[in-house]
Amino acid sequence: MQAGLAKLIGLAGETNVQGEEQKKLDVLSNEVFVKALTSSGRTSILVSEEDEEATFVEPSKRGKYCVVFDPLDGSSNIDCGVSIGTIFGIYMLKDGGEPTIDDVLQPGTNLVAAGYCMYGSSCMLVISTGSGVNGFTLDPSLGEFVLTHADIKIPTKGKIYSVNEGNAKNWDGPTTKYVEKCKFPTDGSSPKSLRYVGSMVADVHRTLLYGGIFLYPADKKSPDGKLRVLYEVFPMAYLLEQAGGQAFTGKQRALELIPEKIHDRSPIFLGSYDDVEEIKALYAAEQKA
Ligand code: P6P
Repeated sequence: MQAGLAKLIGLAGETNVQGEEQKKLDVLSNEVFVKALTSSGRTSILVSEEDEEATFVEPSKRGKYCVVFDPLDGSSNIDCGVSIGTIFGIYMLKDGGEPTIDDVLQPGTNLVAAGYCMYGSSCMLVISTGSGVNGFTLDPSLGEFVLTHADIKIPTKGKIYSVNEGNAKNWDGPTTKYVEKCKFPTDGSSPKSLRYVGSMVADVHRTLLYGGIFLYPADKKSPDGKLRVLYEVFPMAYLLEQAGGQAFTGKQRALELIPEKIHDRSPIFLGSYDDVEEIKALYAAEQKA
């Protein structure tokens, strides 16, 4: 929260007034999460957006959980004060044996919990353990997260679409058609509003609370899309389904993906149930054609 004051905005490799090597906030936050999770005694494998390889916790400190996380998603927005966040998903080890990489290459349907923490005008933790979604807001005077959004349910249809229109020339047919429908509806309804922060936690949080649809489609430049399956797509898809919405990859239900590598990417369309149904119908029609 005090990055600007604490001069933590500097790029990695610079030194601060004490001559300490300056670390980017995402590097620093990754170190904090890895240390906290490995010393908790609850985890055996960690997958972080910041680390090329998975972290296998030393045997004496192992527990039954595997945590996949992006420690500071949207960190390129830090310097301009835009909301950023931490996204996480939690699996159980598949069996009591020696932990292996297969323990984190599970479909999203096997998640036991997922959530995000958003660092913005307030600090919010939004989490589900499989029985609905609850939102907690940090009360700095207490140093505690207080339940402020009980049992969040996304509206079945929304008035907002959220996509980086700058990629429009590279989109496929169904995405192009869908965004066209958002802007020029032919059923007499009002056009949807475009809201795009460029920080997934901020865009998904608004979608969850207000309704609508968030899209990061595949395109000619990125045939698998940009967002990462394990620690961006799965946790957000899990939350949206728990809140009554849905998440789709352009081919299938997002949570049914089975990742082959820990940093796999996937296209994602998530949000209000009826809005996602519309884009699913366009992809289905393309399949039939
Ligand atoms: P683009 C941030 O870098 C991020 O990983 C997500 O938080 C966000 O949704 C997406 O990338 C934004 O990507 O290409 O629109 O800048």
